[in-house]
Amino acid sequence: MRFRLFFLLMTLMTAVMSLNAQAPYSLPALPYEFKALEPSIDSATMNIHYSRHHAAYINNLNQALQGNESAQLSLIDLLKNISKYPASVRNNGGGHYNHSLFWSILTPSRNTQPSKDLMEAIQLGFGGMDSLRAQMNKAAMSRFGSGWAWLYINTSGKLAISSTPNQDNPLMDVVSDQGTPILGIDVWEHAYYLKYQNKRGDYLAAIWTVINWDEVSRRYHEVIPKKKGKFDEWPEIKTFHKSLAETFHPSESGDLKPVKNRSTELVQNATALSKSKIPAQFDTKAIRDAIKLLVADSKAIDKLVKSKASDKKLTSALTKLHDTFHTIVEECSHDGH
Ligand code: MN3
Repeated sequence: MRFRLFFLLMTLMTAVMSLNAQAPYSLPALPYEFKALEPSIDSATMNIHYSRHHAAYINNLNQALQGNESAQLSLIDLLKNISKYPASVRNNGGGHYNHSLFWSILTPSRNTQPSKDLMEAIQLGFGGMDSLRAQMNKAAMSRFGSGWAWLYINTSGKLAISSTPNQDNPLMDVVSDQGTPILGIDVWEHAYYLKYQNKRGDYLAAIWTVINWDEVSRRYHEVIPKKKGKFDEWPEIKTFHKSLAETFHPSESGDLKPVKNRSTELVQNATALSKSKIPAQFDTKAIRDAIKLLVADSKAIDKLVKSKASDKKLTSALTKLHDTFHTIVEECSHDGH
């Protein structure tokens, strides 16, 4: 019995290993249904584009790499050295990478936004989101025949827009505008013809409603690290701010339940803040005094809650605490820099 199990395992492992050796690349799962991007991209187009076109690039890439040592390379490393490979690897390796990126930067949720840093870079590089869209669409419209429009991070770490023919992309050492793509728009006819026929412009207008800015931002920050916030070295002030925001803001519209439930937490977090190591650039007498007041204000609120004081008294005490907190934040902004 044990022997049989061992034999079965070995057979399975051999099968899996040979499968791997033959086919290093496989179709990534689509993170949504074919119809999820309608009406911007129709279900039939998504189905054929993903199940047939993308799958074909992968099959052809695996075939082109068969018996080739470089099949061990990551797809990105392969593309960065694509000048050493035949056209079949360039076309199908590019096709696999580009489509994997394309599915990931689309989403049915209509409310994703670029991260703060990415939005700043878009503002700086293009003058804003409208202008970014216009320049990307222009690159996509002026691509003759099949290809892609790219938003990418160039070798100087700046955002840039380009367009490449066929399945080329900015990672490849054969293109003139090199860098790391973070958003790519497929302008092959197979990406839009069923619904839009020859109207590439209509497809481009529609695609911006289904861009996944969370994913584009994630890709941006893989290259450009997030800028540090002012209080990143002072976690206790962030913790206090969170409990204050979640109790004070509801109170502004008359909801005192959060502060009544969490007054003990406010005292604990204010106390923790008073015992925390104040980052050197903020360590002034004014700030130390304000933190002491913050503890006193928090204790006063907790006392009011426990003695079931009137909502009016509680609201005014909470407003005072909020003011004290903002004194600290303002002091931190006028720290002489
Ligand atoms: Mn395509």
